[in-house]
Amino acid sequence: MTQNLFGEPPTPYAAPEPIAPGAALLRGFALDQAEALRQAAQQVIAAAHLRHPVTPGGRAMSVGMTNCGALGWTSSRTGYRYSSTDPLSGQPWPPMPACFADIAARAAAEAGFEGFAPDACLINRYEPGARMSLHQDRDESDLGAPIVSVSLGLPAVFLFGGLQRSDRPARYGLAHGDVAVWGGAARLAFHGVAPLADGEHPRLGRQRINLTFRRAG
Ligand code: MD6
Ligand code: FE
Repeated sequence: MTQNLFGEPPTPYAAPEPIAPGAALLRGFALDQAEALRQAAQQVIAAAHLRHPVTPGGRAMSVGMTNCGALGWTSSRTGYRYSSTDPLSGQPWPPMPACFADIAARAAAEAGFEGFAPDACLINRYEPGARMSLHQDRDESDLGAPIVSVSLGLPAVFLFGGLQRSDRPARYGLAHGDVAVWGGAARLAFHGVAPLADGEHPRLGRQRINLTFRRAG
């Protein structure tokens, strides 16, 4: 079994850990599927390459991104939107791998959101120093559905605030195989990721991959 930074084996999944009404961490929930998820993510990335989208403010994001599923999240000078095609290739996004849809539905149900059927998966790749500033996920047309977020590779510090940008965020470690589920009263909470600390993950090397599943259309 792989070891974490402290040389201890990862703890098997036990139960959802509520962090706010509507939000929970499922630590280790995806551990036994992590290798299949990693391989499927690599196949998506091979078909729809990672890119560093430019924000409406004009700056390239430090996180590399791509998508799979019927819809993909894109950003440009003109704003954020979901698109059925990859703007780099003009082609549809790669289909969502079965193991992706399966872990997303099972994690959502575990957190109390039955029947989650994502139509979009955003794949984020963080290298050391990459970060995501505080934001709300509000570009989806179905805000009644939760978001499911799966972490693979190097550990990150997840920042979870409130419904106002000015609410001071709490900090949670997200390790390889951890899943966060976000919905209900927490669906529009501000959140982000602190700059990724350098390290070497036994399976993924010097990176963190995050899979974020939504019902976008
Ligand atoms: C990340 N996650 O963990 C970025 N959004 O790399 C998100 O932006 C996110 O983890 C909504 C719900 C859960 C998340
Ligand atoms: Fe987000």
